[in-house]
Amino acid sequence: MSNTERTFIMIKPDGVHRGIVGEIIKRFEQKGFKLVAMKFMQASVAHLENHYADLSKKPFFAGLVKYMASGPVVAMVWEGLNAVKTGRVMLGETNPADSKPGTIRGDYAIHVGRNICHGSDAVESAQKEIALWFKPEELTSWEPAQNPWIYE
Ligand code: DAT
Ligand code: MG
Repeated sequence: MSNTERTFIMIKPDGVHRGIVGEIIKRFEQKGFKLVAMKFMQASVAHLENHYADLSKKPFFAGLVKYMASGPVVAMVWEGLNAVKTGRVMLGETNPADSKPGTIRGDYAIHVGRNICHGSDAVESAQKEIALWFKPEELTSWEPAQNPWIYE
């Protein structure tokens, strides 16, 4: 277990469209995770096919990629103890119908094909996804030596 574990969290186009960006960021901030990187971007179909490569044989793959490319997303890296597992708990189940109230999908979504937020499912996939969405120099550090806190 590491205090610097990182997870890739992405607000999907429906989350952006519905104005829930601030709410989702707020939850990760207030939980205690540290924001390491964030960008608002339109992802290409090729990039999304790469991101979801493991699901390429699924019948919903084409629809999934089309939906993910339908508008901008907010790609983020959050850091902290158990960031991957806790991030998944905060998201809820893949199908919002199975997600408990209090989770992001449980509170804001009803359909598996429009579940508003992505979160890495394992430390290894998080590392792969972070490398896919961010250049190394886009990942910041909270180390005081590198980023002195402005009030200290
Ligand atoms: P998760 O996003 O919870 O990690 P996943 O990796 O299995 O779930 O699937 C990726 C996304 O694909 C998921 O967030 C929504 C979509 N999806 C999964 N199962 C689906 C289904 N049966 N019908 C439509 N979309 C689905
Ligand atoms: Mg997944």
